[in-house]
Amino acid sequence: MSGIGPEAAPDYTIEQKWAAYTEEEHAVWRLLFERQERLLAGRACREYLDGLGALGVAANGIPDFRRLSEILDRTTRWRIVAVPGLVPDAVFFDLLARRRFPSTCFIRRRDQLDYLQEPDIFHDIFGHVPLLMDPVFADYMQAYGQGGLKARGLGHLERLARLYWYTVEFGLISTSDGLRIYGSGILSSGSESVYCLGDPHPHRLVFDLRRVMRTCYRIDRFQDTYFVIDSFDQLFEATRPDFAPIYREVAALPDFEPDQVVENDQRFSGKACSRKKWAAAELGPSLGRKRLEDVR
Ligand code: HBI
Ligand code: FE
Repeated sequence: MSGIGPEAAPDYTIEQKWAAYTEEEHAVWRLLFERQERLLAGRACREYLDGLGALGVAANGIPDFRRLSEILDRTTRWRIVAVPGLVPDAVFFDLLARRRFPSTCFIRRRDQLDYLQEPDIFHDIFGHVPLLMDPVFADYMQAYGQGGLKARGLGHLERLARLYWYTVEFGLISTSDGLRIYGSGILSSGSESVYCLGDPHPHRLVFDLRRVMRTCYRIDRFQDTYFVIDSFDQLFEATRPDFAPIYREVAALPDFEPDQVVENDQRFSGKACSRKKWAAAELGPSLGRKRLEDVR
């Protein structure tokens, strides 16, 4: 664990020190915000866009956690706490279980606009926090924290981490208007928010808890497979049962590679993207993150 300074409390929380952000840092936020706002109309799910609006997360600069926490607390009883970077799993889950969302404070540099290995404040706040305004998703995140502490005790953390990855970070949702994004890893990425809906390469499979728990993931490039839920209610219900017997069942079966699809898999067959604008040619053949961004 890097970057944990002496100022961190035992639960790893620090102060955001909002007044200390520089004009350049606010300018990077504005750049990222304006780009995503344009891309996410017609691509992000309604619940996310509503949350973003209600929180007043906007282009004018890096938001103050105190202001966001007040609105969140009133709406779904969540709060944001500042952390110095990735925190240990147990700390992370414990915060979620107490309806505290850990957000980093630093913002990426202008030359790293589209790709970072570690979360920054744009990913954490712009990507994650708006959905915490949705009552069902808010409960799902808390349940995830509680489940994380339990999974850790049972030695099945990896399987639960896959669930987080393929839902909270990279999930897609089917709506009457077509496929939409709710995963924060996508919402905070310019190029992946276009790729995940419109590119012919990735598989889009109907969400299945056991299938997700068996699927490895890559953190260093676009996803090969996305899982599609019907609603946050469905997600919450699917993850309500006791996972202990499911972990045992799944542990006895082989894992899936990120790009692997087998006969039993159910592909999502709905309309993938309602934006006519999309054309594979627009982005060229199988580009990496960096190059995709260059052409947007
Ligand atoms: N810490 N700040 C932060 N943000 C995360 O998303 C995070 C973390 N620590 C652990 C962790 N995620 C993961 O291991 C879990 O998603 C499984
Ligand atoms: Fe994240």
